Amino acid sequence: MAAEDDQAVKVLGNKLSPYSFRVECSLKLKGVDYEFIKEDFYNKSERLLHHNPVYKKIPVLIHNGKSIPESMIIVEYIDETWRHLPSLLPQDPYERAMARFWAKFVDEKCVPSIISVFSSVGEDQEKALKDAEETLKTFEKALKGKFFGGETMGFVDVAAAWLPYWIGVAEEILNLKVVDQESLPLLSVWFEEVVDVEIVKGCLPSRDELMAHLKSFRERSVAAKD
Ligand SMILES: N[C@@H](CCC(=O)N[C@@H](CS)C(=O)NCC(=O)O)C(=O)O
Repeated sequence: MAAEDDQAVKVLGNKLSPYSFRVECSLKLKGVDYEFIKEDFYNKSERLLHHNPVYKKIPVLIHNGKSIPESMIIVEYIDETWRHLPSLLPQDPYERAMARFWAKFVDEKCVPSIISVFSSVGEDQEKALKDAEETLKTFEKALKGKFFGGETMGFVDVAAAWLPYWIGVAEEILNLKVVDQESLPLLSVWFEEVVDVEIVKGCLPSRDELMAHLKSFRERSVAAKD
C-alpha cells in the first residue's frame, strides 16, 4: 500500500464530505495537481485505515508517501508546502491566530448549530433555528470585505465555503430559511459570492447526490431522537 502511494499528491475523500471539500478547494486554489481517490463512507478501504489509523476518517492528504489527516491541518500543510500565492493564512501573527480562531468557530459552533436545526422537529427546531441565527450573526462579523480573507478567499473561506451549498439543500428539505438577507445581510452576500467562485463550484457534489445524502442523514437523526 505505502509503495503505490509514494508518488505526488493524493486525496482520500468523498465529494459529499465538507471536510474533503476543504482539501480539494485549497489544492485547486494553489494550483496543485492531485489524484482524488473516492472513499465509501460506510465501507472503509484498507488504504484509508492504513493512512488514517487513528481516526479512520476522510479526508487524508498523501504527499510523497506521507499521510496527513484532519481537514484544517491539511489546509495549513498545503499552505506551508506550496508557499506561492495565494497564501491562505495571513502573514501577520495576530491575523493568523484570528483566522485559526474563526475556522475553529466554524467547526465548533456553526456546524453543530446547523446540524441541530437539521436533526430536530417542532419546538426544538424553532429553538435550534434561533441559536443557529445567533451563531451565524457572530460569524458574519468576521467578514473582511468580500471574503473572510479580504478581497480573495483565505483560510476561513476554505473552512466555510461549503456551507452555502449544504445549507441551501437543507433549507429545501426542511422547507424553511436558515440564512436570509434580512437577518444576516453580510453573510447572505458572502453565500452568493463564494458559491460563484469557479474553484468552489468545481469541488461541490451534484445537488441530487447531496439531496439524497442529507435526506437520509435527516431521517436517521430524527429517528434516533424518537
Ligand atoms: N475533524 C475531521 C472530521 C472528518 C470527518 O468527520 N469525516 C467524515 C466524513 S464527512 C468521516 O470520515 N466519517 C466516517 C466516520 O465517522 O467513521 C476533519 O476535519 O477532517
